[in-house]
Amino acid sequence: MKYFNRAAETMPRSELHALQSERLKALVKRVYENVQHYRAKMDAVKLKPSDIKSIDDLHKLPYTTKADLRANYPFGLFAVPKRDIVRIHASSGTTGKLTVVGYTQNDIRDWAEGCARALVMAGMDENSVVHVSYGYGLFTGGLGAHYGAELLGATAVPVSAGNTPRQLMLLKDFGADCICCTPSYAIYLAEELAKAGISKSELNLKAGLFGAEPWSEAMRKQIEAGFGIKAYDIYGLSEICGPGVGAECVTQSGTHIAEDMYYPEIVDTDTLEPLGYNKKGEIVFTTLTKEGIPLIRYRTRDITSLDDGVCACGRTHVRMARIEGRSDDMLIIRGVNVFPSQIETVLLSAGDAIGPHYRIVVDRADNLDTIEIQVELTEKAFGDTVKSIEKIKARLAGDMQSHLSVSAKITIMEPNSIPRSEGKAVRIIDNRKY
Ligand code: DLL
Repeated sequence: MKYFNRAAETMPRSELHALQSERLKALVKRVYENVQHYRAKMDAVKLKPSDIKSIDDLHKLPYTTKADLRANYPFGLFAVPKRDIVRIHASSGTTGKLTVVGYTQNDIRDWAEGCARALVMAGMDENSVVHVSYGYGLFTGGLGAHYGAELLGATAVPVSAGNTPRQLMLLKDFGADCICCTPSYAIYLAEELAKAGISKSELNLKAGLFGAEPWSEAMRKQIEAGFGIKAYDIYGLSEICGPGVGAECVTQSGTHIAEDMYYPEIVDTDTLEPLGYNKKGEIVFTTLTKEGIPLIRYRTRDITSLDDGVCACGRTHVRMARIEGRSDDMLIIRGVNVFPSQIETVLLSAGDAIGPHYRIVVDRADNLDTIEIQVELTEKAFGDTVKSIEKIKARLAGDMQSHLSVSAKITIMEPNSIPRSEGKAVRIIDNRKY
């Protein structure tokens, strides 16, 4: 069995516990001394860094949420001086502002290692060519996979997202053994491959690392058949680092969480009590080694469970089940995180032609996610000319694109045509099947 970092990945759990304890103690001291937010939160519950004696004391520490990142926007949770930050990434916030993270040189190295471990789990080595179709930019997918491939000594092909015919041409011409993209895009690509009359035997692909959105065993089968490869799950979130927080090994039986760097807990979404192994709840991470923006007990909102059973691959790190859903209303559209509150913010700033009633319809056409925003005109605007309504529609479409980074279809509806609810408004209709 090959490992990227055998010592870390196969460390006996008692040693891992000791390492996590040491790292947690150092982390708590670091954030208490350098981040006002953590100091205030710990002071509020009369907790001193010296009260944290091992990883078993983690539950004493308060949770961190996306709201904390928003309240400290953009750099308030950074634990090092700005000159030590070498990279910024960001993901969608719940309103107009993004969730911002910063990396030191060591953070980039650790993050790359998580992705390099994932590539090795998928059978890659320094001879491999890794075709990266995740987006490059503030999104962590592209650069995460890219740095992982380079750290491994493989060849990274930074194709980024989009331009499907070019993707197919480069997959064929450069002979990539591994592709990294969202699972839904992989299914789309496989179909386009068939349509273009390219046989899968003309490609050199052996495996793919798919993540950034939920997917299923049925989708895995479709991707594996479409390309004639092994399809592996890779998990992560920008707040923790990006892709590579966890990844599947050859047994394809859950994602091994890189527990020497990211300590996972499963907690009850209502009571926030830790639940232990094999129980379903929200996964919470503490970044044990991160310097730029360390996070303590960060609530991901992802629902899953952890299995500490022995894995045939020899890795000792726990395995996380597929993400089953979220405990908030975040949607993932073509790998891009979208909060309904962001859509509402755009609609509210659209002027008085648009009423307060709207509906978000998410679907999948040709294996690609679609999002339609149905909005009602106000009575006042209803008599307006078709031309002026088209203008509102075009402006809304442009604003949605720039705020959400995905293109949404805007459907303008007559006043009172969206069904009213007697209780909580049903604003999101997700027709996708995984
Ligand atoms: O999606 C990082 C990433 C890039 C992971 C490429 C894997 C591959 P964010 O944009 O911050 O980061 O979105 C994080 O996406 O909380 C989950 O809800 C969802 N997610 C990520 N990976 C998976 C996965 C990247 N394998 C959010 N399965 C997370 C299900 C996933 N959901």
